[in-house]
Amino acid sequence: RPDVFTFGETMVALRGSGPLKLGGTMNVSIAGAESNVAIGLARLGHDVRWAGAVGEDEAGQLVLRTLRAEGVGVSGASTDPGAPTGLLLFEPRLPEVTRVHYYRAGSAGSRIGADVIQRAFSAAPPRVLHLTGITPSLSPTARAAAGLVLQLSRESGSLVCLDVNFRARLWTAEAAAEVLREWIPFVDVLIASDDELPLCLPGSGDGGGEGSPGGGEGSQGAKGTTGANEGLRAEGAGAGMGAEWADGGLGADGGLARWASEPEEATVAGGAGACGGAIPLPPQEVTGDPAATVAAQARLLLDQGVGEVVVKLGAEGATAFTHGGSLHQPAKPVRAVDAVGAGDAFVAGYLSALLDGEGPAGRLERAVTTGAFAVASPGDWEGAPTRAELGMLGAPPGTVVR
Ligand code: KDG
Repeated sequence: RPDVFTFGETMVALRGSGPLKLGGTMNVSIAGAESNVAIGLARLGHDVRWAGAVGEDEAGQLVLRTLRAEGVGVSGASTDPGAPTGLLLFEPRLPEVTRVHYYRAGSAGSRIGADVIQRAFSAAPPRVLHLTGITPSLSPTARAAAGLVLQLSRESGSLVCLDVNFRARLWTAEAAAEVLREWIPFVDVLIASDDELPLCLPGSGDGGGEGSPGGGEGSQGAKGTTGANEGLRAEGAGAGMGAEWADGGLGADGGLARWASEPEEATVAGGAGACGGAIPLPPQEVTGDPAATVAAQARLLLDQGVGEVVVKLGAEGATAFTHGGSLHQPAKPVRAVDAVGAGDAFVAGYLSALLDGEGPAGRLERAVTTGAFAVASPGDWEGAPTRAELGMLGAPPGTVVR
Protein backbone atom coordinates (compact mmCIF):
# COMPACT_ATOMS: atom_id res chain seq x y z
CA ARG A 1 0.00 0.00 0.00
CA PRO A 2 1.21 3.52 -0.68
CA ASP A 3 1.58 5.54 2.50
CA VAL A 4 -0.63 8.43 1.47
CA PHE A 5 -3.08 9.32 -1.30
CA THR A 6 -4.24 12.89 -1.67
CA PHE A 7 -5.99 14.90 -4.34
CA GLY A 8 -6.92 18.48 -5.02
CA GLU A 9 -6.13 21.42 -7.24
CA THR A 10 -2.51 22.40 -7.81
CA MET A 11 -1.91 25.70 -9.58
CA VAL A 12 0.95 27.68 -11.02
CA ALA A 13 2.02 30.10 -8.28
CA LEU A 14 3.58 33.48 -8.99
CA ARG A 15 5.17 35.19 -5.99
CA GLY A 16 6.09 38.85 -5.99
CA SER A 17 8.13 40.72 -3.44
CA GLY A 18 5.80 43.64 -2.80
CA PRO A 19 2.55 45.27 -3.96
CA LEU A 20 1.41 43.60 -7.15
CA LYS A 21 0.24 46.81 -8.79
CA LEU A 22 3.81 48.13 -8.76
CA GLY A 23 4.89 45.37 -11.13
CA GLY A 24 8.38 43.96 -10.93
CA THR A 25 9.52 40.38 -11.05
CA MET A 26 7.76 37.28 -9.81
CA ASN A 27 9.01 33.84 -8.92
CA VAL A 28 7.32 30.97 -10.77
CA SER A 29 6.43 27.82 -8.87
CA ILE A 30 3.43 25.66 -8.05
CA ALA A 31 1.08 25.57 -5.08
CA GLY A 32 -1.83 23.59 -3.80
CA ALA A 33 -2.55 22.59 -0.25
CA GLU A 34 -2.70 18.87 -0.97
CA SER A 35 0.38 18.76 -3.20
CA ASN A 36 2.24 20.82 -0.58
CA VAL A 37 1.49 18.06 1.90
CA ALA A 38 2.50 15.44 -0.66
CA ILE A 39 5.86 17.09 -1.29
CA GLY A 40 6.47 17.44 2.44
CA LEU A 41 5.85 13.73 2.88
CA ALA A 42 7.95 12.74 -0.11
CA ARG A 43 10.89 14.77 1.22
CA LEU A 44 10.59 12.75 4.41
CA GLY A 45 10.84 9.53 2.43
CA HIS A 46 7.21 8.42 2.21
CA ASP A 47 5.45 6.82 -0.75
CA VAL A 48 2.85 9.44 -1.57
CA ARG A 49 0.51 9.73 -4.54
CA TRP A 50 -1.25 12.90 -5.74
CA ALA A 51 -4.19 13.02 -8.13
CA GLY A 52 -5.79 16.03 -9.73
CA ALA A 53 -6.32 17.57 -13.13
CA VAL A 54 -4.17 20.08 -14.97
CA GLY A 55 -4.79 21.79 -18.30
CA GLU A 56 -3.18 20.64 -21.52
CA ASP A 57 -0.76 23.52 -21.24
CA GLU A 58 2.76 24.42 -20.18
CA ALA A 59 1.49 25.40 -16.73
CA GLY A 60 0.13 21.88 -16.29
CA GLN A 61 3.48 20.49 -17.35
CA LEU A 62 5.14 22.61 -14.69
CA VAL A 63 2.83 21.16 -12.05
CA LEU A 64 3.41 17.55 -13.06
CA ARG A 65 7.12 17.95 -13.68
CA THR A 66 7.64 19.56 -10.28
CA LEU A 67 5.68 16.89 -8.44
CA ARG A 68 7.57 14.13 -10.25
CA ALA A 69 10.87 15.80 -9.47
CA GLU A 70 9.89 15.87 -5.81
CA GLY A 71 9.18 12.16 -5.80
CA VAL A 72 5.39 12.41 -5.64
CA GLY A 73 3.56 9.74 -7.65
CA VAL A 74 1.37 11.34 -10.33
CA SER A 75 0.15 8.31 -12.27
CA GLY A 76 -3.40 9.13 -11.14
CA ALA A 77 -3.20 12.72 -12.40
CA SER A 78 -5.15 13.67 -15.51
CA THR A 79 -5.05 16.30 -18.21
CA ASP A 80 -8.17 18.24 -19.20
CA PRO A 81 -7.94 19.58 -22.74
CA GLY A 82 -10.97 21.78 -22.17
CA ALA A 83 -9.72 24.02 -19.39
CA PRO A 84 -6.53 25.76 -18.30
CA THR A 85 -4.37 25.04 -15.29
CA GLY A 86 -5.31 27.39 -12.45
CA LEU A 87 -3.17 30.33 -11.37
CA LEU A 88 -2.39 31.82 -8.00
CA LEU A 89 -0.63 35.12 -7.26
CA PHE A 90 0.96 35.71 -3.88
CA GLU A 91 1.40 39.35 -2.92
CA PRO A 92 3.40 39.84 0.30
CA ARG A 93 2.01 43.04 1.85
CA LEU A 94 3.52 42.93 5.33
CA PRO A 95 6.09 40.55 6.79
CA GLU A 96 3.32 38.38 8.17
CA VAL A 97 0.46 39.17 5.83
CA THR A 98 0.25 37.82 2.32
CA ARG A 99 -2.55 38.65 -0.10
CA VAL A 100 -3.67 35.84 -2.40
CA HIS A 101 -5.28 36.31 -5.82
CA TYR A 102 -6.88 33.25 -7.38
CA TYR A 103 -7.50 32.71 -11.08
CA ARG A 104 -9.02 29.28 -10.85
CA ALA A 105 -12.73 29.45 -11.59
CA GLY A 106 -13.46 26.90 -14.32
CA SER A 107 -9.87 25.61 -14.22
CA ALA A 108 -8.96 22.04 -15.07
CA GLY A 109 -8.27 21.29 -11.42
CA SER A 110 -11.67 22.51 -10.33
CA ARG A 111 -13.42 20.32 -12.94
CA ILE A 112 -12.02 17.08 -11.59
CA GLY A 113 -14.56 14.27 -11.62
CA ALA A 114 -15.27 11.35 -9.33
CA ASP A 115 -14.45 8.70 -11.95
CA VAL A 116 -10.83 9.81 -12.30
CA ILE A 117 -10.35 9.98 -8.55
CA GLN A 118 -11.98 6.62 -8.01
CA ARG A 119 -9.59 5.03 -10.51
CA ALA A 120 -6.56 6.67 -8.92
CA PHE A 121 -7.56 5.66 -5.40
CA SER A 122 -8.62 2.14 -6.25
CA ALA A 123 -5.46 1.40 -8.21
CA ALA A 124 -3.63 1.34 -4.87
CA PRO A 125 -5.66 2.04 -1.74
CA PRO A 126 -3.38 3.90 0.69
CA ARG A 127 -2.69 3.65 4.40
CA VAL A 128 -3.82 7.25 4.74
CA LEU A 129 -6.17 9.44 2.68
CA HIS A 130 -5.54 13.17 3.11
CA LEU A 131 -8.21 15.64 2.04
CA THR A 132 -8.70 19.36 2.58
CA GLY A 133 -11.80 21.48 2.75
CA ILE A 134 -10.58 23.40 -0.29
CA THR A 135 -11.50 20.66 -2.75
CA PRO A 136 -15.27 20.59 -2.14
CA SER A 137 -15.36 24.37 -2.57
CA LEU A 138 -14.13 24.14 -6.15
CA SER A 139 -17.10 22.60 -7.94
CA PRO A 140 -19.91 20.10 -7.44
CA THR A 141 -17.88 17.44 -9.26
CA ALA A 142 -14.85 18.02 -7.05
CA ARG A 143 -17.08 17.77 -4.03
CA ALA A 144 -18.60 14.53 -5.28
CA ALA A 145 -15.13 13.13 -5.97
CA ALA A 146 -14.04 13.88 -2.41
CA GLY A 147 -17.21 12.36 -0.99
CA LEU A 148 -16.67 9.20 -3.02
CA VAL A 149 -13.07 8.81 -1.93
CA LEU A 150 -14.14 9.16 1.69
CA GLN A 151 -16.50 6.28 1.19
CA LEU A 152 -13.81 4.23 -0.57
CA SER A 153 -11.43 4.89 2.31
CA ARG A 154 -13.85 3.47 4.74
CA GLU A 155 -14.25 0.36 2.60
CA SER A 156 -10.51 -0.11 2.18
CA GLY A 157 -9.59 0.66 5.78
CA SER A 158 -7.57 3.76 4.94
CA LEU A 159 -7.20 6.23 7.75
CA VAL A 160 -8.75 9.59 6.84
CA CYS A 161 -7.05 12.92 7.64
CA LEU A 162 -8.95 16.13 6.91
CA ASP A 163 -7.47 19.64 7.12
CA VAL A 164 -10.39 22.08 7.19
CA ASN A 165 -8.50 24.83 5.31
CA PHE A 166 -11.53 27.12 5.00
CA ARG A 167 -11.06 29.59 2.14
CA ALA A 168 -13.51 32.45 2.48
CA ARG A 169 -12.80 33.56 -1.09
CA LEU A 170 -14.01 30.28 -2.48
CA TRP A 171 -17.26 29.66 -0.64
CA THR A 172 -19.35 30.76 2.25
CA ALA A 173 -19.04 29.47 5.79
CA GLU A 174 -22.55 28.08 5.51
CA ALA A 175 -21.74 26.10 2.37
CA ALA A 176 -18.54 24.82 3.95
CA ALA A 177 -20.35 23.80 7.12
CA GLU A 178 -22.90 21.81 5.16
CA VAL A 179 -20.16 19.70 3.58
CA LEU A 180 -17.84 19.43 6.56
CA ARG A 181 -20.56 18.31 8.93
CA GLU A 182 -21.49 15.58 6.49
CA TRP A 183 -17.86 14.46 6.28
CA ILE A 184 -17.04 14.46 9.98
CA PRO A 185 -18.26 10.89 10.67
CA PHE A 186 -15.72 9.65 8.10
CA VAL A 187 -12.75 11.51 9.59
CA ASP A 188 -10.11 9.94 11.82
CA VAL A 189 -7.73 12.89 12.22
CA LEU A 190 -9.21 16.38 11.98
CA ILE A 191 -6.84 19.32 11.70
CA ALA A 192 -8.27 22.82 12.04
CA SER A 193 -7.53 26.27 13.38
CA ASP A 194 -9.61 27.20 16.40
CA ASP A 195 -11.89 29.49 14.37
CA GLU A 196 -12.62 26.66 11.92
CA LEU A 197 -13.98 24.25 14.51
CA PRO A 198 -17.55 25.60 14.45
CA LEU A 199 -17.73 24.78 10.73
CA CYS A 200 -17.46 21.11 11.62
CA LEU A 201 -19.89 20.99 14.51
CA PRO A 202 -23.50 19.97 14.13
CA GLY A 203 -25.67 23.01 13.55
CA SER A 204 -29.06 23.57 14.99
CA GLY A 205 -31.62 21.51 13.18
CA ASP A 206 -29.12 18.97 11.88
CA GLY A 207 -30.10 15.38 12.15
CA GLY A 208 -26.54 14.52 13.01
CA GLY A 209 -26.92 11.08 11.50
CA GLU A 210 -24.30 9.57 9.31
CA GLY A 211 -25.31 9.50 5.69
CA SER A 212 -23.25 9.40 2.57
CA PRO A 213 -20.49 11.93 2.14
CA GLY A 214 -21.13 11.96 -1.57
CA GLY A 215 -22.62 15.39 -1.80
CA GLY A 216 -25.08 15.43 -4.62
CA GLU A 217 -24.06 17.52 -7.52
CA GLY A 218 -25.91 20.74 -7.66
CA SER A 219 -26.15 21.12 -3.96
CA GLN A 220 -24.18 23.91 -2.34
CA GLY A 221 -20.93 23.69 -4.13
CA ALA A 222 -18.47 26.25 -5.17
CA LYS A 223 -19.47 29.82 -5.21
CA GLY A 224 -19.04 29.87 -8.94
CA THR A 225 -16.18 32.26 -8.99
CA THR A 226 -15.54 34.26 -12.07
CA GLY A 227 -11.95 34.94 -12.73
CA ALA A 228 -10.01 36.55 -9.96
CA ASN A 229 -10.77 36.13 -6.32
CA GLU A 230 -8.69 37.91 -3.81
CA GLY A 231 -8.07 36.91 -0.28
CA LEU A 232 -6.05 38.08 2.62
CA ARG A 233 -4.14 35.22 4.11
CA ALA A 234 -2.32 35.91 7.30
CA GLU A 235 -0.27 33.03 8.48
CA GLY A 236 2.48 33.52 10.90
CA ALA A 237 5.60 32.40 12.54
CA GLY A 238 6.15 29.21 14.33
CA ALA A 239 3.97 26.26 13.75
CA GLY A 240 2.82 25.46 17.11
CA MET A 241 2.46 22.57 19.06
CA GLY A 242 5.91 19.82 24.03
CA ALA A 243 4.00 18.71 26.66
CA GLU A 244 1.43 17.02 28.66
CA TRP A 245 -1.06 14.38 27.81
CA ALA A 246 -3.62 14.33 30.48
CA ASP A 247 -3.21 10.57 30.42
CA GLY A 248 -1.30 9.62 27.33
CA GLY A 249 -4.50 8.69 25.67
CA LEU A 250 -3.70 8.74 21.95
CA GLY A 251 -2.73 5.18 21.77
CA ALA A 252 0.95 4.60 22.08
CA ASP A 253 0.98 2.16 19.21
CA GLY A 254 0.79 5.02 16.76
CA GLY A 255 -0.76 2.44 14.55
CA LEU A 256 -2.60 2.98 11.36
CA ALA A 257 -5.66 1.05 12.19
CA ARG A 258 -8.61 3.41 12.30
CA TRP A 259 -8.53 4.94 15.75
CA ALA A 260 -11.22 3.52 17.90
CA SER A 261 -11.57 6.79 19.51
CA GLU A 262 -8.13 8.75 18.77
CA PRO A 263 -3.05 16.50 14.23
CA GLU A 264 -0.17 24.48 9.74
CA GLU A 265 1.27 26.82 11.08
CA ALA A 266 1.36 29.86 12.89
CA THR A 267 0.83 33.23 14.14
CA VAL A 268 -2.12 34.85 12.54
CA ALA A 269 -1.63 38.51 12.13
CA GLY A 270 -4.44 40.54 13.53
CA GLY A 271 -6.44 37.45 14.34
CA ALA A 272 -7.54 37.19 10.76
CA GLY A 273 -7.68 33.45 10.86
CA ALA A 274 -5.91 31.00 8.63
CA CYS A 275 -8.56 31.47 6.05
CA GLY A 276 -8.26 35.22 5.95
CA GLY A 277 -11.73 36.13 7.00
CA ALA A 278 -14.15 35.99 9.86
CA ILE A 279 -16.18 32.82 10.01
CA PRO A 280 -19.65 33.98 10.88
CA LEU A 281 -21.07 30.81 12.33
CA PRO A 282 -21.51 30.97 16.10
CA PRO A 283 -19.58 28.42 18.14
CA GLN A 284 -21.93 25.84 19.52
CA GLU A 285 -20.55 26.01 22.97
CA VAL A 286 -19.06 29.36 24.00
CA THR A 287 -17.60 30.11 27.37
CA GLY A 288 -15.72 33.19 28.55
CA ASP A 289 -12.52 31.19 28.33
CA PRO A 290 -11.34 30.63 24.74
CA ALA A 291 -9.31 27.55 25.68
CA ALA A 292 -12.32 26.00 27.38
CA THR A 293 -14.44 26.78 24.34
CA VAL A 294 -11.97 25.06 22.04
CA ALA A 295 -11.79 22.05 24.35
CA ALA A 296 -15.58 21.82 24.48
CA GLN A 297 -15.83 22.04 20.70
CA ALA A 298 -13.13 19.41 20.26
CA ARG A 299 -14.99 17.11 22.62
CA LEU A 300 -18.16 17.53 20.59
CA LEU A 301 -16.23 16.48 17.51
CA LEU A 302 -14.80 13.45 19.29
CA ASP A 303 -18.36 12.55 20.20
CA GLN A 304 -19.18 12.72 16.49
CA GLY A 305 -16.69 9.93 15.89
CA VAL A 306 -13.50 11.81 15.05
CA GLY A 307 -10.54 9.94 16.52
CA GLU A 308 -8.33 12.93 17.11
CA VAL A 309 -8.82 16.68 16.80
CA VAL A 310 -5.71 18.79 16.32
CA VAL A 311 -6.33 22.49 16.87
CA LYS A 312 -3.86 25.05 15.56
CA LEU A 313 -3.68 28.07 17.81
CA GLY A 314 -1.35 30.38 15.95
CA ALA A 315 1.42 31.77 18.13
CA GLU A 316 0.04 29.81 21.05
CA GLY A 317 0.99 26.54 19.41
CA ALA A 318 -1.44 23.68 18.95
CA THR A 319 -3.42 21.25 21.04
CA ALA A 320 -4.46 17.73 20.16
CA PHE A 321 -7.56 16.19 21.74
CA THR A 322 -8.70 12.59 22.00
CA HIS A 323 -11.14 10.78 24.21
CA GLY A 324 -8.16 9.98 26.38
CA GLY A 325 -6.98 13.49 26.98
CA SER A 326 -5.22 16.43 25.41
CA LEU A 327 -1.69 17.48 24.62
CA HIS A 328 -0.55 21.04 24.06
CA GLN A 329 2.69 22.00 22.42
CA PRO A 330 4.01 25.51 21.94
CA ALA A 331 5.24 26.79 18.61
CA LYS A 332 8.89 26.53 17.65
CA PRO A 333 10.26 30.01 17.30
CA VAL A 334 11.78 30.82 13.93
CA ARG A 335 12.40 34.00 11.98
CA ALA A 336 9.31 34.27 9.80
CA VAL A 337 10.03 34.63 6.10
CA ASP A 338 6.87 33.32 4.45
CA ALA A 339 4.23 31.51 6.44
CA VAL A 340 2.11 30.41 3.51
CA GLY A 341 2.18 26.64 3.36
CA ALA A 342 3.13 26.21 7.00
CA GLY A 343 -0.13 24.47 7.76
CA ASP A 344 0.45 21.99 4.96
CA ALA A 345 3.97 21.39 6.22
CA PHE A 346 2.55 20.81 9.68
CA VAL A 347 0.21 18.16 8.30
CA ALA A 348 3.06 16.50 6.39
CA GLY A 349 5.16 16.27 9.55
CA TYR A 350 2.25 14.99 11.57
CA LEU A 351 1.34 12.28 9.08
CA SER A 352 4.97 11.33 8.58
CA ALA A 353 5.41 10.63 12.28
CA LEU A 354 2.10 8.81 12.42
CA LEU A 355 3.17 6.58 9.52
CA ASP A 356 6.42 5.89 11.36
CA GLY A 357 4.45 4.67 14.36
CA GLU A 358 5.31 7.61 16.59
CA GLY A 359 3.09 8.41 19.54
CA PRO A 360 1.30 11.71 19.94
CA ALA A 361 4.22 13.69 21.27
CA GLY A 362 6.42 12.54 18.42
CA ARG A 363 3.77 13.39 15.84
CA LEU A 364 3.32 16.87 17.21
CA GLU A 365 7.05 17.41 17.49
CA ARG A 366 7.63 16.56 13.85
CA ALA A 367 4.63 18.59 12.77
CA VAL A 368 5.93 21.64 14.59
CA THR A 369 9.35 21.14 13.11
CA THR A 370 8.20 20.85 9.52
CA GLY A 371 5.82 23.78 10.03
CA ALA A 372 8.65 25.91 11.33
CA PHE A 373 10.81 25.06 8.29
CA ALA A 374 8.00 26.31 6.05
CA VAL A 375 7.64 29.55 7.98
CA ALA A 376 11.36 30.15 7.82
CA SER A 377 11.64 29.60 4.05
CA PRO A 378 10.12 31.39 1.06
CA GLY A 379 7.53 29.48 -0.95
CA ASP A 380 4.75 27.04 -0.17
CA TRP A 381 6.82 23.86 -0.07
CA GLU A 382 10.34 24.69 -1.22
CA GLY A 383 11.79 24.75 2.30
CA ALA A 384 10.35 21.39 3.36
CA PRO A 385 13.02 19.37 5.18
CA THR A 386 14.35 15.98 4.31
CA ARG A 387 14.57 13.51 7.13
CA ALA A 388 18.25 14.23 7.58
CA GLU A 389 17.52 17.96 7.88
CA LEU A 390 14.93 17.69 10.62
CA GLY A 391 17.55 18.19 13.30
CA MET A 392 18.77 21.49 11.86
CA LEU A 393 16.10 23.55 13.53
CA GLY A 394 17.36 25.15 16.67
CA ALA A 395 20.99 25.24 15.61
CA PRO A 396 22.61 28.39 16.96
CA PRO A 397 22.78 31.44 14.65
CA GLY A 398 25.80 31.32 12.41
CA THR A 399 25.91 27.54 12.28
CA VAL A 400 27.53 26.29 9.10
CA VAL A 401 26.94 22.65 8.26
CA ARG A 402 30.15 21.35 6.64
O1 KDG B 1 -1.86 26.30 2.29
C1 KDG B 1 -1.31 27.00 1.21
C2 KDG B 1 -2.19 26.72 0.03
O2 KDG B 1 -3.49 26.76 0.45
C3 KDG B 1 -2.07 27.68 -1.06
O3 KDG B 1 -0.74 27.86 -1.42
C4 KDG B 1 -2.82 27.30 -2.31
O4 KDG B 1 -4.22 25.47 -2.17
C5 KDG B 1 -4.16 26.65 -2.13
C6 KDG B 1 -5.37 27.41 -1.92
O5 KDG B 1 -6.37 26.95 -2.46
O6 KDG B 1 -5.42 28.44 -1.25
